[in-house]
Amino acid sequence: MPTLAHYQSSLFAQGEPSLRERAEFHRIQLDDTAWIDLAPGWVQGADELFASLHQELEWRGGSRPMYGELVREPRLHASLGGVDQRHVVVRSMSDFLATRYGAGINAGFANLYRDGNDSVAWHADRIGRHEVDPVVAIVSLGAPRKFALRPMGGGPSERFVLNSGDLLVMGGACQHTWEHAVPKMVCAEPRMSLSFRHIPDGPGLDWWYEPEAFGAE
Ligand SMILES: O=C(O)CCC(=O)C(=O)O
Repeated sequence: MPTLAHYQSSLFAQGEPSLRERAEFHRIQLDDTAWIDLAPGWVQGADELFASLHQELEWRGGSRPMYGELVREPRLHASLGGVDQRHVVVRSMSDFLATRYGAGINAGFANLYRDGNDSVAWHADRIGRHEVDPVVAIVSLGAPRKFALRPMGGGPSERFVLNSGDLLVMGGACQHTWEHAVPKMVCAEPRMSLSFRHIPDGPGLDWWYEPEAFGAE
């Protein structure tokens, strides 16, 4: 497990975790049909939450189908099952997102990027690919990290730095016409993402993310 000793947290990210009621949501239209929403500093006390989840969750490695083969992922995953009982803020995230986006958001899991070597390559999410406009919401905790988006198959990319407590939501046709990635970095401290989605049959936060089944292509 990575050490947190060198991670410098920001002032905003300290304190009891809660959702900031006055957080501003900025809609960025990627094209006519795909968009992202950014809510910087949505989670107050994000570093406290990061430290707790980093310690409490059962992290494990996984593989996912990419480019026609099963690839070992350079990052760890964990289920959020039971987390909402210990951390009310996680339940608040999922409730808020379901209300705001009306997308029946009912499942979540966590990804851990231990250092700059951990990453996720260009992909679109398979989860919800049968839906017309699947919504994928990502809460970033811990060290800042770049999040990149590009049109499916290539083209100039849009890059955003996600800081601890920021929310990024992909919607519209994003999972059908755009790909996203968390690129490797020469040097990076640990960073976690909590990912919320709609899964048919509503498994809830106890749902275990099986990258082999739900990976990207
Ligand atoms: O960690 C992130 O910000 C991205 C997560 C992601 O792309 C995924 O799990 O599909």
